[in-house]
Amino acid sequence: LISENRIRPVVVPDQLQVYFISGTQDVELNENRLLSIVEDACRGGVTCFQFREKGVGTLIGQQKLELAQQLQQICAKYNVLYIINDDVDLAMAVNADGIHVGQEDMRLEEVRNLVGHKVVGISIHSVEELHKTDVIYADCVGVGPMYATSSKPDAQAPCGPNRITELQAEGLTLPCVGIGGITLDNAKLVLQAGAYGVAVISAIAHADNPYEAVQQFKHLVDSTK
Ligand code: TZP
Ligand code: MG
Repeated sequence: LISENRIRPVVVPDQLQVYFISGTQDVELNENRLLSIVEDACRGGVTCFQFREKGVGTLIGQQKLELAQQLQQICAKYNVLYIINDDVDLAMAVNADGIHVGQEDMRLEEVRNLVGHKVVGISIHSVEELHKTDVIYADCVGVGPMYATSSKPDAQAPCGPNRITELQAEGLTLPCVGIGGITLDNAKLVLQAGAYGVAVISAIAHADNPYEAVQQFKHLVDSTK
């Protein structure tokens, strides 16, 4: 079985350093705006991009597929790890580098069996969730929300950076990113708590200059190592 015999690590942890997540819901449902922000973010040095198309008025079907393909091309051009949120079929169709799922999505074992050697990310919010998660099938973990967020209407209560430390003390060894309300002002705390990197939506997508915001995050991560 692939899941039992594969060579680890699949994710080079450096690829998690500055992890940008976005979909049209984050940019006023404007596809061209999303494409240009993702290109700016890639030029600025994001190490990973996750296409997360979710919420009222977002794209489905052929339109979602076409946008996912365009985003894949941008990420490929800049050699940025390209992850699809939730949608395993889409990840396969666009040959993404990986897939990210939540606790309520498809089971990790099933995801692993469908995607083979692609990167599999999982969201873990608590020690309780860690213990019921088949981490053996995953490559990396998103922990959050670290802080209050406006980008996820159904987000749980903020847990703070210490949750990362706590999960690692409970035996979590997969590389983690903190997510939720992360800004240039608080990112350092997330890294110091044990995260390899920071996953952000609004601090890049809503920045006056996404390219510069990414450069600043990159600099912060490099100087915190
Ligand atoms: N999962 C937990 S918080 C969150 C997701 C997708 C949203 C993060 O967005 P922002 O704008 O960086 O707080
Ligand atoms: Mg999900």
